[in-house]
Amino acid sequence: KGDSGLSEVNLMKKQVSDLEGQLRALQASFSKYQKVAAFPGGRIVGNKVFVTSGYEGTFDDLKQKCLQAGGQLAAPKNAVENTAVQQIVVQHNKSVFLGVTDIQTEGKFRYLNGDAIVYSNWLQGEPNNEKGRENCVEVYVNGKWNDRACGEKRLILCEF
Ligand code: GMH
Ligand code: CA
Repeated sequence: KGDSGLSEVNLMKKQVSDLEGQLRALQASFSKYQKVAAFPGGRIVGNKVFVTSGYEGTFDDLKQKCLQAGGQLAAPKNAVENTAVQQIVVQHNKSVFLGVTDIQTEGKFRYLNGDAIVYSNWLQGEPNNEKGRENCVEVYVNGKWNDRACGEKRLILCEF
């Protein structure tokens, strides 16, 4: 074998240091694009980016637009994410529809992938399924949730 083992180690050292350089460049680039994604009104929470285009529409309309953009309707899964959503609602002074419905089973709220919700922030007295017609969920400026008819128009908020 001779010193071929050593030169292999040296080759790998070179490859690792090349990768370290590429990783640093990627991290710098990623950090820049996170800022781009959050400007002017977006919010970054962990790996999630919440963004609105300012468009208003019905639930089906908003859902489709988020999917078309490669994201999905926002679905805050903890209080920190919900606060980020609330801040966007406050900024626009318009309620958003979440990616949460009880369309499948009345009273059982699920994400759009069918999973049961793990977090909620219902206003006291909600969800009340008023007139038996409320299967979607809006977020008020106080961050609280209300079930609302899916045919109403609300501000779009996607998560990526
Ligand atoms: C009813 C009442 C209100 C409540 C609305 C809301 C509609 O009109 O209970 O207090 O704000 O329903 O739940 O989605
Ligand atoms: Ca309601």
